[in-house]
Amino acid sequence: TRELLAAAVDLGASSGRVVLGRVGPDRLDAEVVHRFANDPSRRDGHLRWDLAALEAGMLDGLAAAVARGRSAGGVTSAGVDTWAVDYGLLDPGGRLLADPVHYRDERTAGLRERLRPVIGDEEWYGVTGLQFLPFNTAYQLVAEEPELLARAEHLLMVPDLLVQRLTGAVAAERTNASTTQLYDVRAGRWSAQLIDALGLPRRLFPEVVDPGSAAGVLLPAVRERTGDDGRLTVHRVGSHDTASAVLAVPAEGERFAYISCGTWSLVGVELDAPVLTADSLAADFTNETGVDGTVRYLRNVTGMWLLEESRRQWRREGDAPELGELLAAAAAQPARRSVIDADDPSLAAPGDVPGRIRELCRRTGQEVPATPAAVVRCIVDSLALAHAETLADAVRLSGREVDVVHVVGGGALNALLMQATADACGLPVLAGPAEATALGNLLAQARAAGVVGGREHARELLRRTQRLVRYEPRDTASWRPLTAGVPVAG
Ligand code: LFR
Repeated sequence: TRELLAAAVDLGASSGRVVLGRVGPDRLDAEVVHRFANDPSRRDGHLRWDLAALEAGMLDGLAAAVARGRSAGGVTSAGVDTWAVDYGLLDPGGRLLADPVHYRDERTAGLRERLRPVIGDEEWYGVTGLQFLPFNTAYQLVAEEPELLARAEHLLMVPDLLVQRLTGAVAAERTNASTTQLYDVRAGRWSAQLIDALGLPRRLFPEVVDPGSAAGVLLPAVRERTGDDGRLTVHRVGSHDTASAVLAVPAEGERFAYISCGTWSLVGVELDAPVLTADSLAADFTNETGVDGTVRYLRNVTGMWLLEESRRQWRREGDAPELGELLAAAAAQPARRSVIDADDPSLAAPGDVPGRIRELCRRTGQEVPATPAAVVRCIVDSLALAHAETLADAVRLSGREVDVVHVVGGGALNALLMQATADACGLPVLAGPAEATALGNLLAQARAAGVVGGREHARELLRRTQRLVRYEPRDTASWRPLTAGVPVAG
């Protein structure tokens, strides 16, 4: 039987990893061979990603994967996934004109309102099916420096940029193109209508390609740096990390919801066709494109960002409780003392998230969480509630009935959050795999290699090989008054 040895480059908002995977008819092993920090910083007036640092981390990781894979027959494939929405601009020589701006930068503030007269909500949603996140690529491009746009030959999304660094290939991977708000979700191509309406140059938008297609072999300099002997081909995967994560949901049949729980919680269902109704627009649900042309019908909930940024703030203040300790202390706190709207816009930017959470509690007349443990309890309860409300919306708006909630991503390891989510949703939660983005990346490559068949086969392999933890709903009744609505801050 054939096996594939492949590398998955998987970048998240605060760290990146390269995973060496071995995939065969009966196995799916993944080993992290390299981890590196992703430290965005403020430069030239904006919060930016450091692409050179990410590229260096990727190359070190690929070198580690190639070295480790040598005795096992050699790494023959690699794929790249990252967060969505952000991009870099290339000059005609293929050089990056500026480091990509972070989606949490404030340059897009107020743009949704300003652009309404140019493209109405219904028109925009009717073409793209995309939720109106304040940082959508379309808004970022409108906020872009005109001089850079004039010099740019191509726009590449972050994972496509990294693939270009590896192979020289220039293309737009489909799942991530679908997050730009410039992609026609039904026609499956860039929307010239929207691109023209915003006055953006059409040349920026390269050919759209599918997960599973080959991008090319490594450039000579990359081959030298990684030790590859010419055998490795870079494949497109679901380069939007959430697309990779959804491919790695170990579900059986179609009566399931998923939560891809990392920096964000992406809560929704998998559909065959987009839902573009007025109700769906009003609920701000998105129709992102999945691997195999499926629709990832979901809404972004401000996920573990709240916990991650709170911990960064506590570290800045010189108090650095360890995550396990914090969660244990939070578990000992009374439940549902205070809950906030996890999606309150005041929580989106980096900074004093615990202080802003206290302020929201104060403004809604609830007990103000004084200690880190109480803040974490408030975050966990508020996220569980947001999960439940969003899930109920997904079911209502799509008509898809579900019996189980699959939670994938790092949040699946957070037992307190998983139990609270099961309780609030009133459904069993099946938690795992935690490394879903990397596994989905590997599975797309395995399918390209013919080692794994369709989506059902990939998911069956996941069920057989990954450890899942089941949480039964226990305390659903005490969540019911809350799901009727969190207190609204005045
Ligand atoms: C998750 C994610 C979300 C996207 C957000 C910003 O990592 O990719 O799907 O909305 O990050 O890109």
